Amino acid sequence: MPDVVTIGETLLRLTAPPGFGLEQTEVLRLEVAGAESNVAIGLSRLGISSGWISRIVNNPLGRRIVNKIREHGVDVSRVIWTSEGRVGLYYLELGRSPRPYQVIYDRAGSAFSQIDPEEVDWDYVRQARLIHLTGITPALGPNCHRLICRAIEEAKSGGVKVSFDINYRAKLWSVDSARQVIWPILSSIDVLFCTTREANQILGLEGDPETMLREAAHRYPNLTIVLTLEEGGALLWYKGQIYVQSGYPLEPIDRVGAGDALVAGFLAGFLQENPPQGLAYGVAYAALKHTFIGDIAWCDLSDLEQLIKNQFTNWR
Ligand code: KDG
Repeated sequence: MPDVVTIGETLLRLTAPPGFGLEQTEVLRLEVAGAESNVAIGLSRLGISSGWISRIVNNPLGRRIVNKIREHGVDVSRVIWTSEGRVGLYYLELGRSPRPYQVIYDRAGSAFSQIDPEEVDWDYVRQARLIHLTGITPALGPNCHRLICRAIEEAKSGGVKVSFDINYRAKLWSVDSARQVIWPILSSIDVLFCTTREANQILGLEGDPETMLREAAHRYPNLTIVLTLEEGGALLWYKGQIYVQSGYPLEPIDRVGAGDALVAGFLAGFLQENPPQGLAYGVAYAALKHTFIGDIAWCDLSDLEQLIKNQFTNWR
């Protein structure tokens, strides 16, 4: 049984080549992309066993998604296969300053959005050490909202830790709807990931990052909190102490998935009872992700350790 189980939707990502707009490009790269499967893949690549649960159409597109996730060693045995619905897509234009990233979703009516929580193998979930969920899932409709609530309930009943990344997506729901759903969740989770922007928009926190973190910790005293900074580093609140990890100088080519890499790196340290080490792993993994096209950072633990020790070999 895997140490970590993630539950969520994974899409096919259609990416215009770097430097091309979606209106302009004649080719699109086909990638597999989903916040929760990215975390499962990241963990597996770092040596932590992981499983991913989703509901997916049994057609060539669905099988492509599941096969790609399996390729990284993730257990996909609890995926729910169906003949109904469709595979969700999104189109991505990679930004380059001053041109922003652009996402166009085409995911309405996906098989995952129709999931019935009864279909999930909860025995499997209850045997994990931790489950990881994100705020994308409840944004996908009432079934997915019920799924998240049930997942937290099952985890609690099995003594499984719950980690939650706010992952606010303005194209999926309003700030008000997100607040209504996310606020009640915060009192029953163990680890929270949010960006400074989400801390402000969704949690209503203000001030510099340290002030925000202290206020969040005051509101939710039992939480371990990772607050990520726009410029790359992150702050950790763990058992009454603040830890800070600054970011690395970047030459980014694709930042999508960097937050998920940070989560995977952090959880790898957290599960070894060393959250400050997890913070260092997470920030390093997120930095390396920026250098790969696609949602995945094709790295392992030794790459992270080399970056942390500043020993990355320069081949030129
Ligand atoms: O974190 C990256 C993912 O958010 C992205 O690739 C797609 O999961 C996704 C979503 O639902 O937006």
